[in-house]
Amino acid sequence: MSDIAASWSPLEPSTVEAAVAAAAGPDWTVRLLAAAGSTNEVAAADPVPRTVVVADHQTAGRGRLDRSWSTPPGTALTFSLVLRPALPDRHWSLLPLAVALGAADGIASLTGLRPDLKWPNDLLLGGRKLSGILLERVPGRDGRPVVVIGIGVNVGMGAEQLPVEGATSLAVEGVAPDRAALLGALVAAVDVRVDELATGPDRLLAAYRSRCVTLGRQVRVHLPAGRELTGIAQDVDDDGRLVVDGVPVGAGDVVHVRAR
Ligand code: BT5
Repeated sequence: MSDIAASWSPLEPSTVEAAVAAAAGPDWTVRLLAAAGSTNEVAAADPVPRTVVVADHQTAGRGRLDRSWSTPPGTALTFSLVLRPALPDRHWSLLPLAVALGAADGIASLTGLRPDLKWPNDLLLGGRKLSGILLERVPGRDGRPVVVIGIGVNVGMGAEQLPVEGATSLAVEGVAPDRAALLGALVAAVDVRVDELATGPDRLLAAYRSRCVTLGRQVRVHLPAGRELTGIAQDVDDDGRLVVDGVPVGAGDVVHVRAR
């Protein structure tokens, strides 16, 4: 594993631009930074649609609900893309699900590995977290809303470099894709799923429900107000909420307790 990690080289602007253009089309603008605190923060400061901000090393990565995302230098893909989805307001809550599906598609297309989806948008391999996603809705330059989609993927970390228990990386799972090619595949696949959502939510919801390994399991949900809910995850409703023993949950941290 450490051999795979040692072979990692810095991202190069021309390679990254070419990989994104080849996979996702020529209309994307790529901003490659050697280091950044949080790519979501950089992207949100000037959120121009169809821009992707990628940091070779992210030093203060953000998770959901004020948590953090940490990755050793050179071992991860950490980036944010800005989109202005053509969606009615009521469908914006489905964007995290569309992005999770897209990220899983992108990883599968390049590596052959097929990550599972944990509600709302964690990507797991063998029950371990490979990738995390953070969406933020912010005003664009013209004041109309855009979404900043932050994605972190553990790519080249050896087992000893994994930042938290319960994490995994592509290298640990035995594959070592080129980070620039993986970035291109992810941007393209996320774009496709967001477009699919814009045509109507039914297909996207069906695809998500069939891939979401949270469904049917006993879960414990830590709700934002410090409350907790335990029960069976029965469904993902048409607003993208997880239904636990009849209670729809819009935001919270889910722990898979055990299989049903
Ligand atoms: C997430 O939050 O999983 C969203 C992570 C989004 C990161 C991307 S990187 C590019 C962009 N710029 C940013 O600043 N952020 C985005 P959440 O579901 O809250 O999970 C956070 C939890 O995951 C932490 O509390 C840790 O337990 C765990 N964690 C942290 N780093 C990890 C890693 N590299 N791999 C797996 N788990 C990790």
